[in-house]
Amino acid sequence: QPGLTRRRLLTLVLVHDKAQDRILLGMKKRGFGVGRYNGFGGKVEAGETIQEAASRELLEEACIVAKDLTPAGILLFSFDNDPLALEVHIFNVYTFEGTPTETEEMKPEWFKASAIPFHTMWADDEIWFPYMLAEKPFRGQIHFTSDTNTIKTLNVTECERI
Ligand code: 6OG
Repeated sequence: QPGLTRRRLLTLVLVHDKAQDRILLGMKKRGFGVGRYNGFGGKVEAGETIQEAASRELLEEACIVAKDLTPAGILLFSFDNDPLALEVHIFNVYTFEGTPTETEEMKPEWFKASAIPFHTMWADDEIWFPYMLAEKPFRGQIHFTSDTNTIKTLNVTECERI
């Protein structure tokens, strides 16, 4: 009964250092996705826009201030035996202030765009990172088994605009 599925809004920010062809990822130290590298993000709270949430989470988790925020894509994640789907709004940041600093949630680390550690990331990432890196807007739905390790169905495509 998909009509009864609830959705939670989440953000995910990828910070780029174009001059050195690097991307900032964080090793998640606690909570959902612990032990995996990911962008920075979290839940959109009541009273804030999705973009405000994206900037806030980046500051909270990596201690940097986004000077730009470009929508990259939207993904809807669902899981076996879970009525809650995650609608994740993904953004690119190309300019920021501050020095990426480890927090209780995340340990930031730069990776060359050609050496992204997909084997230590969510299984969906290698599907949509090429769109994100090429700045092609994308949308998709990804359904995982309940252990969150295996993708059962997946549909990610380039779209006209976010
Ligand atoms: P907190 O619940 O810790 O935020 N997230 C995912 N990221 C990827 N790449 N794949 C997934 O596949 C994800 N599910 C959630 C969204 C969780 C953070 O993790 C992201 C948020 O940035 C299922 O506040």
